[in-house]
Amino acid sequence: MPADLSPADKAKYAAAKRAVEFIEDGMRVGLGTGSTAAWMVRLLGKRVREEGLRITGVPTSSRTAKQAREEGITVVSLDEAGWLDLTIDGTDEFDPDLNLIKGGGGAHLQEKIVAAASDQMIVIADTAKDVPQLGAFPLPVEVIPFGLKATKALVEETLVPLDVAGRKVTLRMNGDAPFVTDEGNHILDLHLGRIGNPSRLSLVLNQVPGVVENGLFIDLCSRVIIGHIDGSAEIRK
Ligand code: ABF
Repeated sequence: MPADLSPADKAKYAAAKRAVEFIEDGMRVGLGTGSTAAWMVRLLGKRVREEGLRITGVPTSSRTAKQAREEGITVVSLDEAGWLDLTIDGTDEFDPDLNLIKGGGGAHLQEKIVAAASDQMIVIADTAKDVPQLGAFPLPVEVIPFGLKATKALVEETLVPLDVAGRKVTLRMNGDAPFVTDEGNHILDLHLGRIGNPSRLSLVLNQVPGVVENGLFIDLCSRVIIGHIDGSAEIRK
């Protein structure tokens, strides 16, 4: 482990290092987005260069694709790979059922597609992501630009009868303009505080016209690797 890492980066590095040990020669691997996943891509690139590991990487965002290529990893599209053996990605929250809130980085649509097209998904995280119940982190919902105000109002209306602690919905901005995803869509952030029933919320949200996908990952994660600042890593299944 590099000596000059911050405590948070030491934990992320530890989780990423343990996760990369699951990657075997010949695998098709989904490569996640975010700072923890960036450590995984860096360590995977090291294995490719130093061990001659032969894998194909399917990035979950344009940012990850750029980093993977720079690390010397063979990058293909999900369509070229067809199906993946393993996806390794970060998260914003995980609960005791290994359900996740993802999308803080604005890439949850592609992340969810890649994770769903994988035999297994491993999440890498530090202890701050370990929560008893999802919702403290704002839930991202990707929406198309057409009729944005109407879609936002419909999402707000959908939340009224649901078991959540708060119901504030904001449009994610990038400076003075709405944030734009790799698909050219926008993101609503749902400040719910606590989500009583994540599965039900995910189903209900995706029924709203204009909603493309939400950042709840239900029954997709097969194990979480939690990194600690002492360099150790703990696996939750
Ligand atoms: C990504 O990882 C996003 O879904 C999520 O927001 C992010 C977490 O980033 P970090 O690892 O930097 O905390 O997959």
